[in-house]
Amino acid sequence: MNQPLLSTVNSSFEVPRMNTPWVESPFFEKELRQAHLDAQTEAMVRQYAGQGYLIFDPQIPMEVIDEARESLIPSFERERATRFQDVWRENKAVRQIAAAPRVLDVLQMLYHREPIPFQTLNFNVGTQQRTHSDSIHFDSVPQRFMCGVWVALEDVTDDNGPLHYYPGSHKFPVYNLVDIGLKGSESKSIQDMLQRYYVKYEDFIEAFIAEQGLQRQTLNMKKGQAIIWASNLLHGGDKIKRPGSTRHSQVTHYYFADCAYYAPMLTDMAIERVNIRKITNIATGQEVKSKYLGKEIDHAGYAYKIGLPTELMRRLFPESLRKKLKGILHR
Ligand SMILES: O=C(O)CCC(=O)C(=O)O
Repeated sequence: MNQPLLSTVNSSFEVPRMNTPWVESPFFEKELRQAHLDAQTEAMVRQYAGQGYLIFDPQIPMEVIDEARESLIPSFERERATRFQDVWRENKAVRQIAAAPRVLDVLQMLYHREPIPFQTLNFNVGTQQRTHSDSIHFDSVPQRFMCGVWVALEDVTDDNGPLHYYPGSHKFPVYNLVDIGLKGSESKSIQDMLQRYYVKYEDFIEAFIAEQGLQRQTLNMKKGQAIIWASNLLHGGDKIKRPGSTRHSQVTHYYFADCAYYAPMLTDMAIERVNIRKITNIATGQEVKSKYLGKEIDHAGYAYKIGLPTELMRRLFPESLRKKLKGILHR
């Protein structure tokens, strides 16, 4: 006879081993009681579990914060850019922020898994980005093993485009394109996807927030402070009220060990189009392969049905060639 998942005989049941972040587990309260944390750590974990974010001191030396900001200013000016992705590859200070020991320790505590910094974004001004959840950009199987850590590289006030977020919103379901009737895997390009789909997603989130009556909070921060947000926490960037003001910041995105990592906006599970992401652990410089229940996923096995936009796939690989390739890859 199958064992019941959970005994209901008394309240001292063993917590089932969930393959889900501890802080998002339905058994969180029980696990927390059994964890016997010191009062300060317990308060941090409880805050993150309940509200979906945690503001903390990442203990990054001020020289590193200043170096990250100052070293990027000439490039921002030269390229008239406001956003750099993945400059951790050439910029040591950006890499040090992404792999800061205190940040990794706090994430390990919140997720009970090794954190994997895999993407950095650096901004010199407020993004004014509409409210979204990062789960639409990066998700994992099992779900929710992803978070963002945003570090202020200068003081942030109401004037220079602070972050905003909706406390507790991470507890809602993870909404994907399919939930609003869109098929991500058919995008011809990133631009195509952003224009046709992303705006609809943002409109949906705006309507969702109004319908649910969610309360928005704006975050003023001191240089060097950080916030962690859970993958499904709704957040974005406020309007810049002081024209010309800078707002240097770095956001690092983290996955956690032993998951499959994929891009939901380019994925349609039901028709086997899954855009598995190749990720590099910024802390080690090593590639991290996706895993499903402990076994590595063979990226090559997905190449014929994911990654390239469908139209381009069709032109590059006619049906007959695709079948042949499929046969070879599956051997
Ligand atoms: O920095 C900001 O203003 C917003 C950043 C953001 O929303 C993100 O990186 O997901």
